[in-house]
Formats: sequence, structure tokens, C-alpha cells
Amino acid sequence: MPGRTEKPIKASEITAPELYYSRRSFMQLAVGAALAPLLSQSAWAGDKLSGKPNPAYAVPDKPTPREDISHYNNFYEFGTDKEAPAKLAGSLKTRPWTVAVEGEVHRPKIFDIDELLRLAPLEERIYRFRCVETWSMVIPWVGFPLAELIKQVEPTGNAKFVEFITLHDPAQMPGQRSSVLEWPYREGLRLDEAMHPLALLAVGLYGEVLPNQNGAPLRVVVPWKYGFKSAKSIVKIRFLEQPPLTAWMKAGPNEYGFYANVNPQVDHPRWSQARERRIGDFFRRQTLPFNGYAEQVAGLYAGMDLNRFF
Ligand SMILES: Nc1nc2c(c(=O)[nH]1)N[C@H]1C(S)=C(S)[C@@H](COP(=O)(O)O)O[C@H]1N2
Ligand SMILES: [Mo]
Repeated sequence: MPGRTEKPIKASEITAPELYYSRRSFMQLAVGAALAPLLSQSAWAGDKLSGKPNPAYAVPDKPTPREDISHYNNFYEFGTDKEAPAKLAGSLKTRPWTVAVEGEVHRPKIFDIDELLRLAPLEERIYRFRCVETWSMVIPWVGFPLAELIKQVEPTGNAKFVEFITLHDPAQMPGQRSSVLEWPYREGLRLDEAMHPLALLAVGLYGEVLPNQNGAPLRVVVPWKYGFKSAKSIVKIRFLEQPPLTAWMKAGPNEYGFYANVNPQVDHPRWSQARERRIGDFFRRQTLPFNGYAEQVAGLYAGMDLNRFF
């Protein structure tokens, strides 16, 4: 039989932090400093896609090299190894591509991706990005506020949540032949979170079209939340009255909540969230509440018990 059959892995078995990073560091030591750059050689030759730098949304931290941004990925549709997406996502067909926007909206619409690219002026925003596994990066995204799209479709008074649904195509996405998560990948935000000016629809990074492994042709970026909230390769956006049940909530309800705000005070059941390793750094640093965006977003959660709504 042509397809691979993989032993199902429980999501709770696969996200132990730092294991990968230390294995990779060890391998790089083992092959010697001279050979290491060859191993991370990029095959990515992205088309130019620049956005106007928006200094109001640029953190002062040094951006992570694009080699790391595009070779250390979580995109389980292409496997659970950090290097798998860079190896396997190259063949994902990102044209033609449509995004259906539906549900509780007055103007549901199927957008062609090239129409979406012209929906609002593209900006460059340099955001911190923190994975629940405790690594972090600094990424110069190209995109526009998610709110611009939301305004176009005019949510009804019943719309309280937004669901993001990734492409489901096991022929193109070999990881979908394993049941590590329920496919298609689903994520969600409360409508006011989705409308927040920091919530971005990203179509590029480092002035080029998004590499497939980073979620081409279109992904969300929600920088104050753990990375898994930022759904990749989106084909459908639904407006709902009730919160959607996300892929990670189904995989581990005690471990991955709906909110998933970066919070150094609320540990993952299996590890601390107090510190993080910025990819490229040797020493860990303290994790900041809301990933450093507290001033902008803490108000969204006023009066909520963040231990309960994790
Ligand atoms: N469709 C889809 N989106 C996804 C994931 C995934 O497995 N599938 N992984 C999430 C997780 S856990 C993280 S940390 C980020 C990683 O984004 P990056 O590879 O661009 O850094 O994508 C998120 N979005
Ligand atoms: Mo993640």
C-alpha cells in the first residue's frame, strides 16, 4: 500500500519542551561547526512580497534568522518533527486557493487568495512568537490586520467567536494520515480578540511570500497567545455564537485551553511556563505576561480568572 501507516501518537506524548532543541545542538556539535551550516542550507527561494514597516508594531528584539523561522516549525500536517515541514511542505499547492468566510455574517464570501492579498495595505510587523513548548522567536511578518477582513463580511449580532480551519488534503499533507490531531486543524478566537489590532493575517515574512512550512498562503498570527492559536494554511473562517472546539482542546483538554494566553504564572500540567528559550540564545529568559503585549491586550481579560480560563 502506497500510503504510510503510522502508529497514532497521543498529543500528550509529543510536546515535551526542549528535547528537540538539545538534540539538534548535540548533532551540530557532533558533525562539527564547519559542517553545521550545510545542514541548515535553505531551499526556499521566496517571491518578494513586502509590506510597509509599521514601527508601532515592531518589538526592539533582534529578529530570528529566517533559516530558523523556516526550518524549526510546528505544522503537524507535515509530521511532528520540527524539520519535517521544511522538507515536506514545499510541494503544497498554494494556487489556486480560496478562503470561505461564512457563518454569522451578513456578507458571507469565498475570497480568492489574490483578492485577499489586495484587501488591505500590507504591513511589516516584527512580533514576538512564543510556543507552548517554551521556545520563542522574533518574526518580521508581512500581512494586514485580521479586523480588515472581519469588517468586510459584517458579523451579525450573534457572532461571538471566530473559527479558523486549515486545508484537509492527506494527499498533499502526509501528516494527516496519522491521527495525532483531529483533522482538519481548527483554532478559534473570541470575536473581540480577533478584532484586536495586534491580530494579523500573515501572507509573508522577511519581505517574501510565506514559506509553505510557515502556513502559506495565509495564516493567522496572534502574538500574545501560544503559537498553536496561530492557525496555518487557512481555507475557511467561520463566525459562531458558541466557542469552537479546537484541535488541541480535543487532543488534550487539560493541557490546552481555548484562551492559551502566554502566561508565566500558569504552568502547563507537564512543565513550567515561567521561562523560554529564544531560538539562537543559549540562556533562557523570563517569559512575559501576554508575551510582552500586556499593555495592549490585558484589558480583553479584565475580571477573568486566568487560571481557570487558560
Ligand atoms: N494548521 C496548523 N497550524 C498550526 C500548527 C499545526 O500543526 N497545523 N501548529 C501550531 C503551533 S503549535 C505553532 S508553535 C505555530 C508554529 O508556527 P511557525 O512554524 O510558523 O513558527 O503554528 C501553529 N499553527
Ligand atoms: Mo506551538
